[in-house]
Amino acid sequence: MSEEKMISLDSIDDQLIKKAEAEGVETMWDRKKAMKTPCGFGEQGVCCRICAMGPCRVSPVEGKGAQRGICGATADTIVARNFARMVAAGTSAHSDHARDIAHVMHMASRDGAYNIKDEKKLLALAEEWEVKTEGRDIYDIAHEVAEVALNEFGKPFGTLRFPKRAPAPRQKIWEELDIVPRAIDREIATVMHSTSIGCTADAESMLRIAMRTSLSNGWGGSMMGTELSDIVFGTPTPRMTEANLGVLEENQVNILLHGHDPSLSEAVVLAANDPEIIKLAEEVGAEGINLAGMCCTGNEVTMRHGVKIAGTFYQQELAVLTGVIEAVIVDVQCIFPSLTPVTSCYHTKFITTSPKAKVEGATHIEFHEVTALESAKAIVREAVLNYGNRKKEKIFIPESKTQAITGYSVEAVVKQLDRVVNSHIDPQGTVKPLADVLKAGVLRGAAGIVGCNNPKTRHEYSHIEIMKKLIANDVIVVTTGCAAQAAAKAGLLSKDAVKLAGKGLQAVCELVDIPPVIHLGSCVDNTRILKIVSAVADLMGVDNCDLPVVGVAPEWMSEKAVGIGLYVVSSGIDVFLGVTPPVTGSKHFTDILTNKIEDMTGAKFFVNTNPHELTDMMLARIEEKRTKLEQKL
Ligand code: NFS
Ligand code: SF4
Repeated sequence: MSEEKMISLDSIDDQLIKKAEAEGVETMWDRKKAMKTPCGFGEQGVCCRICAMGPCRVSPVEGKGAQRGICGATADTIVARNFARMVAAGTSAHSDHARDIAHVMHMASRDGAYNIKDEKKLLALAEEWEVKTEGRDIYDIAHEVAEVALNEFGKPFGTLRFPKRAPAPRQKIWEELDIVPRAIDREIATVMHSTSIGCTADAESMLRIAMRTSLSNGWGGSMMGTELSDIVFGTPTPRMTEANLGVLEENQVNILLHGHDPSLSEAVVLAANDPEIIKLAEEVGAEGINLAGMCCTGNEVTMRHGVKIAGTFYQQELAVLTGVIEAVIVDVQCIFPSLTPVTSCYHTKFITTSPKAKVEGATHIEFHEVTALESAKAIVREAVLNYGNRKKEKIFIPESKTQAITGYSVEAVVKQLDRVVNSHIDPQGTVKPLADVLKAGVLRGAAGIVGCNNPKTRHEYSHIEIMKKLIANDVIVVTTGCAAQAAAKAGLLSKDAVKLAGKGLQAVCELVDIPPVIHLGSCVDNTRILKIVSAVADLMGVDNCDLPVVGVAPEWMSEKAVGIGLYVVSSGIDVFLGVTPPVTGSKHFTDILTNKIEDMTGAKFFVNTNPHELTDMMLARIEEKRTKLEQKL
């Protein structure tokens, strides 16, 4: 097979797909083929099924075919409404995740399954939110902070608290645009209301509503997800791990942890280390219990425990094809319903745990946070007891696995930067060294490469090509989500990769002792990027949009990615997309996203499905921003 024809950059995937064919297992690539050509109306965003007078498909071409839906909605209105609904759905997913963590923090106790692991971070947040700390028990403080957090979802008056963390000029822009987010649930409801039949029919106004909703994610729900997870589960520190399906163990019970919410995965980590469960594993003849993570849950547990990474989003079916996974344990988001038929071809149990994401044909064992450890033990026990049921003739573990360093929280990044601070001149504990090398041009810029996989692209090819080209051009890369796992698999999260970097970035990596591509966590942890960028902007006395910084989603697929992309642009950072969003049916709306929005936020969207051209566009934009920044400083 020629290289370009391979479905993935990773050759083991093609081996596993052959195995699937031989064993008669249907995978996403078979279904993609059966889909044939995608619907052109849907692809361009001009299909509306918001009311029952429709569905209406209007023509994406001006002056040709139906120009308006039955109610009179134009292509501009329909495209803008569909886009806004994607943003609202993405915001709801990240924010509902945060709400669950807030509830977990509210039930944390000294002797329970959930404790307070980072008291310093809790106290700092309590101070920021004006929660009294003096003379109080840390758990009382935690419970009150959790209550304040929960009120951010539905408070009737005022605006969210976290946007005040943004640089002052950015906050002013939001005020002027009237997009300072109010309560998180309210912003999501407003999009649903304004997009319903007979409401907003003005593309730019629709976009502003969507921008405010996206900000309630980036500077609301997602940021809360990160902060509260760090407080309850611990702020990540750098640690070594391994990535790819080669981390599966032939002689151990393999559990694939897949989904998003760390309150389940943290409890599973505890349960898998419980003496009673380890004893049970020995009794069934296994040498131990091997946890392997996938998608954002994989990022959460590798950041905090060094749990190995099985792979990215698109490898979820392939992992099962190895024949050695006793259970796939999932909670919410990015879980293929096809795991039911795929696991049924092997001995693997597909265990759903959340009432928010039950899947037909899966074994549902509900996870209860109140009895977290017992609940997790019941789930892990199912996996252990399944060890003896493997079908020996179906086993194939690919050899491939790669060393990686994960776990760079903002605090960990700052700690690394402290290595080069001369404490007689500068205070420790800031991002000043990063600001200095950016200003001096030792680093030309920084890029956040994030997001999913998508069978519209060759898996991981765009992620890795873009990362390699950027680091070779002295652009430091931070990464989250499935992009981070692709980087781990390709060896870019290791110090060995420093040799692929340009001279400037090499020098920085050696002095600060970091890899050239830095793992910042899960997708809610994109807020760690917002924090670093804002801190650098504050230090330089400029706004985010003045910095040579870009956001990139080379292979995105989820509504969550749309929500992220919009809050990143609204925060003043350009976003480069490698998959075209469904907006091209409206020239007007496409023009707003790729041009006019810059007049509002100082940043815009760029789209190109060719990763090399996309990277050239980033490098050009970075240099353009550098020239303007020099004049400003
Ligand atoms: Ni992000 Fe998590 Fe991966 Fe995409 Fe899905 S895991 S929240 S959406 S596929 S990066
Ligand atoms: Fe058609 Fe308008 Fe109803 Fe949409 S809202 S389905 S465009 S009539």
